[in-house]
Amino acid sequence: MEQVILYGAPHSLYTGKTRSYLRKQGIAYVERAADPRFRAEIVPAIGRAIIPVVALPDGTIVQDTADILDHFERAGVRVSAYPAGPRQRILAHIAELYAVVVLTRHAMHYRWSYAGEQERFLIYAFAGGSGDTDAVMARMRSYLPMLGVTPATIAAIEESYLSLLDLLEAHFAAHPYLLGGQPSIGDYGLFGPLFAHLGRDPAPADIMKRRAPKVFRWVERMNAPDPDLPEYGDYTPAFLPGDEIPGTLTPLFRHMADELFPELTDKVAMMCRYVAEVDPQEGAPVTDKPHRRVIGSVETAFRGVGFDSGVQPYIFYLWQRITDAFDALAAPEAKEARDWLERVGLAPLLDARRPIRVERRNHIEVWGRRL
Ligand SMILES: N[C@@H](CCC(=O)N[C@@H](CS)C(=O)NCC(=O)O)C(=O)O
Repeated sequence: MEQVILYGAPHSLYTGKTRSYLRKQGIAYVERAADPRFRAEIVPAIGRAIIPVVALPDGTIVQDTADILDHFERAGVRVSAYPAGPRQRILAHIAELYAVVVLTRHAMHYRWSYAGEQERFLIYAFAGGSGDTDAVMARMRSYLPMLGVTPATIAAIEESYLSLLDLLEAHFAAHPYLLGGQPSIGDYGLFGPLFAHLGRDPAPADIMKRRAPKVFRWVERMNAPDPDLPEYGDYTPAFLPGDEIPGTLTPLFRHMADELFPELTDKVAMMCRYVAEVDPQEGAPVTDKPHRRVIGSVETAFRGVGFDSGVQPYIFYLWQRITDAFDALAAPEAKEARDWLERVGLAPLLDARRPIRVERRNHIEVWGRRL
């Protein structure tokens, strides 16, 4: 029988997220590096060399981890990664956004700023991929400034990583996953950076193991095909009942709020200017070339330190998943979710006036309707 093929790499952030999901759902798959079929069929179909890509037995190709997970969710899975509880569902979406907006910065910093200390590990990893090892490594490094890794921000990134580890450590003392006894899309989102780079590259993984062993165990747990809860006694392998939000998530999501803003509001302001100036047409690709992810940059700050951040329409796509989920709630549930977000400083996610929707078609982001 033909199987699902996961085109990816052991050290790839987004492959880790997809692999974990496939394992947890018991979906049979084989993982391949970029092979001749990837280059001859997949790259031309997608228009760019990017991983992960899932190729289904019927020939369907799915790219982008959010779409890959949703594809399997729609087809029907063992345990949905979308909590039914409205507050839990919104928080899961927020963690997914935070992982991309903020934690790719940490992941890339700890991989490349410490490249000299983990050279053998990185060269071995990148030599196993496609293309010229040095060229691919150089391209990855070239993303650092756009992601906000600069000499000025490095101290803030490291403080942030340590705080995040402490907050997660406190949470995992009582709960195996973010929202109880099974992973949500929030866990899968966070797992990308916290596994492939921060939980695996020697320099940051060493910090994680020494400072936050329970976080390291969560990384192992996310890689396991079963719920993997031996240290939690008879903890039920399901989301917490009654849409409960554990108290340990309050400081964790406040931390996310402090780091998502003002960056997101600055990006909305840039997007408003861009839309007024460029007048994007609905359905048009967001950039001229599929591999180009940013439409420009904006001056913003991370933990009070200024930097120029690349503006990726993709984050608006993830952000919109939060507001779409919120808009689908009935009034009493929406009020409960909003009250919780207000307490931790995340209500601006609901209230910021984004100028346009971003959708995904044919494996890339395209402009949606004006808002
Ligand atoms: N939004 C995409 C991001 C995927 C992504 O950034 N993949 C990285 C590897 S982890 C990649 O292929 N980068 C190639 C490049 O940017 O040149 C997803 O969720 O699948």
